[in-house]
Amino acid sequence: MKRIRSKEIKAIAREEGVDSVGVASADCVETTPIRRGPRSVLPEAHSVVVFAKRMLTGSIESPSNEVVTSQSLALYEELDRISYVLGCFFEQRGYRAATVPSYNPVEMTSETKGFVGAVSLRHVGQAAGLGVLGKNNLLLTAHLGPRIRLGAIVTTAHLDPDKPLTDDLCGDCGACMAACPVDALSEPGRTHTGRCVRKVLPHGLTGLIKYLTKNLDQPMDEIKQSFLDPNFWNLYHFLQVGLQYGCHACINACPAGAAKPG
Ligand code: B12
Ligand code: SF4
Ligand code: SF4
Repeated sequence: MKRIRSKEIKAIAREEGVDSVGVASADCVETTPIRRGPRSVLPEAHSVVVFAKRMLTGSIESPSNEVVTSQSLALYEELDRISYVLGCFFEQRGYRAATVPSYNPVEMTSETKGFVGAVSLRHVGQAAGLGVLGKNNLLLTAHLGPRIRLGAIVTTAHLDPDKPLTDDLCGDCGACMAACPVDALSEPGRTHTGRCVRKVLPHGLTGLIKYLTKNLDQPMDEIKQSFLDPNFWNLYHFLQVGLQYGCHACINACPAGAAKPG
């Protein structure tokens, strides 16, 4: 089996259009019930390659929810595509590789409530030297701050790992905490997921349960009427679309990253 060098796989990732890429050992993050490391998707893995692609500032700051959502969906598809391309490179050279979903699916058990991904991309991203965790509990890179989405591929190949960064990009700032409309960042570095999810995914599972509970215990005429309510149409629409992101305030407020376009 031919040895693969980190710089070789990084060059391919860059050709595929990533803004930054790093490598960490598969042991970099342990698997716990609420935080998943690389071995949770490939137990015999040795390395994880983590990469980031920029969010478009004009899109995430757009007043159009449709634009905000479609940009997130497009980016997640692109990250999953790149993960697959890198995976093929490893498997064609005799190594195994497992793609990490950049967002969905997530594990829907009563223990995780869907809030835990197959591998925690922020934590492996930090281990791979891509950036540091900010007070908004997001990975900040020196170049783009938190305006990135992350993808990864886990592999049995032995790659030379990068060094984690130790810089403090937050200092005295607390702009994200002040900007959060539902006070989900009241403790630096920790997300109150229950609060955030209601804001970020208003037509997600919580919204659906609330709507059905409120409307389905009614006389038949009122149940019929409830299907003509635009709230129901939104729930239906987002069940089809699969994702909606109603809030980027803790990203938009962040001064970290030199590359915010004017
Ligand atoms: C589920 C999920 C959510 C959930 C839960 C959020 C969460 N904190 O995990 C919800 C829907 C709320 C959410 C919201 C958002 N998300 Co999200 N999400 C994910 C997903 C799919 C899984 C995350 C996961 O596994 N979480 C479980 C654990 C790891 O969460 P944790 O909060 O870090 O928990 C640890 C700490 O809080 C700590 N802890 C626990 N208790 C305490 C107590 C104290 C005092 C302290 C200090 C710490 C601490 O220990 C926990 C376990 O280690 C990832 C993709 C992925 N696979 O990683 C994207 C991801 C994290 N999301 C992302 C984004 C961008 C967002 C949003 C901005 C929404 C949007 N507009 O896109 C918001 C930001 C919210 C925020 N500021 O934290 C990006 C982040 C990119 C970046 N720059 O870092 C990711 C990586 C997706 C991607 N592919 O890029 N998300
Ligand atoms: S995404 Fe919005 S609701 Fe969630 S933590 Fe960030 S600012 Fe708060
Ligand atoms: S807004 Fe300020 S405190 Fe929050 S993550 Fe960005 S630099 Fe850190």
